[in-house]
Amino acid sequence: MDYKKLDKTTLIEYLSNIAKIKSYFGSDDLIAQEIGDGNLNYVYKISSVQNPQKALIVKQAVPYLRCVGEEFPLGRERMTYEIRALQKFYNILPSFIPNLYHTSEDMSLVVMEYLGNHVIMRKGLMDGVKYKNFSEHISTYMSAMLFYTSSLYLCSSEKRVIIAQFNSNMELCKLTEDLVFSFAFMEHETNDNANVKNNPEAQKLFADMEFKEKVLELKYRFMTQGDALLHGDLHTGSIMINENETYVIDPEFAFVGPFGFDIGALLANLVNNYIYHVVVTKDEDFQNWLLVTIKEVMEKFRDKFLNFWSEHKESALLVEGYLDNETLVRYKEKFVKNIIKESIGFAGCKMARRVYGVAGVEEIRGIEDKNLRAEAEKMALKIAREFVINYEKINSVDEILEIVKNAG
Ligand code: ADP
Ligand code: SR1
Ligand code: MG
Repeated sequence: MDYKKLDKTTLIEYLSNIAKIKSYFGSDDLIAQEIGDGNLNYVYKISSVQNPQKALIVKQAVPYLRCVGEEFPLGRERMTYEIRALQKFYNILPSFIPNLYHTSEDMSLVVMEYLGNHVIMRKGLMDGVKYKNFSEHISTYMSAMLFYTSSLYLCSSEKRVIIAQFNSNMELCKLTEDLVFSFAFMEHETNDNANVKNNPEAQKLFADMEFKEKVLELKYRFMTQGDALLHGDLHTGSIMINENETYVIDPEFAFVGPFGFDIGALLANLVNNYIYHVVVTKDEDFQNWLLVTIKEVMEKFRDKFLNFWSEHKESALLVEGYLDNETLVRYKEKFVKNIIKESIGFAGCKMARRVYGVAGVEEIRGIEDKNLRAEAEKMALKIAREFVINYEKINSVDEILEIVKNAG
């Protein structure tokens, strides 16, 4: 079928020809509602009129960037990578990924389970909801996805197949290279220029060559390091959650990149949320919960990753018997320590890009009071700078927490 952008009416017509969808809804009448709040695509909820709790999600990519409009062309092939990544991640850990009912690369479209009992995690965190299982869940997700798509588990040819499947996701990788590592740290038309103009903090950032040189180091890692299949945009807006379950959605930025990038994205977003609770709600109990959560996420990730590794002795990287046991244990410890260090550097870039770059986060860009927003921005930049400058020297999760706490 040739690509066609669907609307609320044509969507229902399209779905009526798909056997699996027909069997899900039976003979019910369907209604479509646009619910997308992301930057890139159209997301519809399709529900049964007779039985409204029966619902599915349809997500379709359009050949431009939705939040800007048709004047910003962006290949709809991004949905091909999202479909491939959803399938790959589902095969590794199905309980974290919505069920897929139908996919079409031609139509750049996916039909998936409606997560009606879950909320976007960013919103929940802003409302001060504590998710007690989150650190357990997300550390399992990150350690499994990274380990099982890396050369620490796969054999050489399997790893190269994954690279071939994902590393042509050129446009979205370029978007990250530009938006996360470059434009947000210089004068650029895509920035939040109403805030940049006459803002001494923005000028200070743009002139901070020590910071920018370190950012280049991290950008180079992003562009050249092919460690594992990444989600590529693992912020709290890509997580749907409730007390018992955690789902990861929206992997359209997936590619084979550095181990630390997804962990860094998550860390950055938890810290941004902490800043919101320092500056806006002043809820100390929730701030403490976030700090404990950050510590648990990082430490559990480390332990689980090492645990997976201990279960698999042969891989593209390691041949059994190559190292003696003592050397192997030391090698692995150092390896994972370096992943954590790298993730701190990426977290710094990710935090700083949200201050003046396009697509800010609600916790900071959404603060209406000008003075409070400036305070939050300053705090974010202070933490981000320390993360980026010192990431290779940070040796423990407690040091991360000290940097965060001391910035308030
Ligand atoms: P984009 O790629 O445009 O960022 P997302 O995949 O992030 O789109 O989806 C946009 C929004 O649609 C999400 O923030 C969420 O509110 C809603 N959404 C997406 N997938 C689901 C789902 N499976 N169940 C319920 N809501 C969803
Ligand atoms: C213009 S697209 C901006 C951002 O939205 C996505 O969620 C990614 O984070 C991207 O950088
Ligand atoms: Mg998206």
